[in-house]
Amino acid sequence: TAEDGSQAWLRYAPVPQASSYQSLPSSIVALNSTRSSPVYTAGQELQRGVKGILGKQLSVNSTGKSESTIVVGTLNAYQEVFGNLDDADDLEEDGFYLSIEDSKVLIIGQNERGALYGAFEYLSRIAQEMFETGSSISNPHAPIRWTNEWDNMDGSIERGFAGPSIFLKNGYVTDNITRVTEYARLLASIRINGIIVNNVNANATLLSSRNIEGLGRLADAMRPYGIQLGISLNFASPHDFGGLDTFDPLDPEVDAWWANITNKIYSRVPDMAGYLVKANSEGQPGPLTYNRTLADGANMFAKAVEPHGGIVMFRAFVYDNHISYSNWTADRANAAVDFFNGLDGKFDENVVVQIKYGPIDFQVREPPSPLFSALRNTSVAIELQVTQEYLGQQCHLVYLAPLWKEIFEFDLRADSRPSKVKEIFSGERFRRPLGGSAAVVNVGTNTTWLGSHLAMSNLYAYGIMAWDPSIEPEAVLQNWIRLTFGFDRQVMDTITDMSMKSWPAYENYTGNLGIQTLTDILYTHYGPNPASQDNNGWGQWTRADQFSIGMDRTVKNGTGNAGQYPPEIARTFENIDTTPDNLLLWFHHVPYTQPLKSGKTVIQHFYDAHYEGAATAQSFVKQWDSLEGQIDAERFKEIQFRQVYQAGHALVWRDFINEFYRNLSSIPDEAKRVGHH
Ligand code: GCW
Repeated sequence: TAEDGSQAWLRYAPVPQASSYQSLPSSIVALNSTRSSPVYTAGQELQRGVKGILGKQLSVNSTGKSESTIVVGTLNAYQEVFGNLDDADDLEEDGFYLSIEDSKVLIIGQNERGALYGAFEYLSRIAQEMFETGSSISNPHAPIRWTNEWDNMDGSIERGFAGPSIFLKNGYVTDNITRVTEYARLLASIRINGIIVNNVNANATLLSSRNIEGLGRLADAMRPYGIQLGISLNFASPHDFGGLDTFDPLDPEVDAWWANITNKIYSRVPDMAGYLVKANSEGQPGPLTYNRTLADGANMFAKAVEPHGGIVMFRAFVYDNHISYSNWTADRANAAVDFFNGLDGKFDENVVVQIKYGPIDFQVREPPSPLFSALRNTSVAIELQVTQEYLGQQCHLVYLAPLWKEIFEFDLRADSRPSKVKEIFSGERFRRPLGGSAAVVNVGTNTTWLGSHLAMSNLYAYGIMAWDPSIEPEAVLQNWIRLTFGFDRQVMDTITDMSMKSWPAYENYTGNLGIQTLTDILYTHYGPNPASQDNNGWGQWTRADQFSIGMDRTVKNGTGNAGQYPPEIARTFENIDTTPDNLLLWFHHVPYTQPLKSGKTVIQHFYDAHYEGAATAQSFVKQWDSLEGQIDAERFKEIQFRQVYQAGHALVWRDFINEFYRNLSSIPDEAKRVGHH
């Protein structure tokens, strides 16, 4: 059968064992569900899913007995009808209780959204033939689980690789919300509860009356899925759009302007999640323009949304993109901690500082941002990318969950106590009321959403791991494979193997040892261009010369960045012997002949890793080809095309990078490959 990909992991394909699932409930009771409420959606979704997966048509009612039914609703609604449910006592916001007992299924949410999540969980299980009985509670790791979309008013998407926007078109919010609804459904199934629909490089025209009405339509489309809309703001809006002669955050007129426009938006979107703000970064305006602090800027928005229960995500991606290459101690990696220095505790309670996972910019390997351990009295969220900006732009298979997992589990040892990054952004470690994650997704009108079928494992994994970061990336992946491609053993083993090898392979043939991705950084962020990193103000430097390479980020001789981490971690990174090889060139400037822990030199490791990574990419083609006939022809061919492309591009990467460093260092490859074609 043809698969257009737009259903992604929600295909509800019939399962082989459907007939052996005898004791199926005979109806669905969706408690107290008014149309367009998440519980109503849950009822409809259960009906659609059971029909597709098990081939049985169930009726949906709003009342009924709890025997031989699937009951879905909130805990309150359940208790009103059926009495106490002590098992569900430990539910937290958005959480759900799921109990499966032969022909009786209970799906109880702490709120309506939780009930919908429970319904999707039940469907995911039966779609994977996980028919086990039993009951369990599932609560979220953190309250904020959002996506960011970098969609521009004209419908283009910054760093989007799947066609134009589903939200915006020709300067306005789009009229056609079909795909918005479909996207909300996908996101709800992975427990995402907020979407920022426009680019952080924001345009103030989104605030026009016509567009506010449009935002209202988007929010209406997402509400049945428990997803709240949010928007990015341009800091200079009062001036550029409102006609004021200033946008100084401490000017009462400016404050009043924001309060007024915020009230206007909330009167159309009463449950708006809040605002996202990129200020004083990459040419964007911000409070520093008026010598005000970043906290002054963030708090201005916080006060405007506070009466409506909204929050402000304020990005930590603040840096100067004109730093001086000739200054050995200049370092973009220091920027976040430097810019937020002295501001901890100065942000209003409804402000969340949104921190990219690493100190630079979504590179193939970075240590966690030191800002995670510097803010103790400020709520934070982690920012990830599903869109593969520096990671192959969906033309390369790179399963990202293992990268995220390394960051989540990294123990920053704040005050010499366990301080995993995941415990910090949940709010747990420093007892913050808010916290969570945001991923830049950048879906487009392409039917595959991301431009590539296999890239969807990243979106799936993002949602699942935002809910529960302790889950293993391979387990998430295998659920996704089963839901997307079915039960064939060979399909499962092959896609698992390819995906789990894909991040290490990409790191090997692009930039290894912590040198960053080595892609073109000046514009495309695609393809090999190591020279573009250096000699400019962007600060994504490698400092490669004839003899040596790497950023000296030590306190002793370098930029001092290692010293931004808590003492135990600072000591590890300060010392070359305790710095792991995969971050060696991130923290140290060394000769090409520097021996690694493996005994190889840096340069020989470069050569070997590039051959190894490219060889792995070649093997993906053979692996994929072995699945011909096991997967519908359309998806098979589309993925095959991408794998052949990746294999070719990996060779380009390999040879470009190896030639570049051989020419620079004049050190031959011991295996006589580089320069010997
Ligand atoms: O990585 C850089 C991107 C920009 C992006 C910026 C940011 C939206 O190249 O395209 O701007 O990060 O995160 O603000």
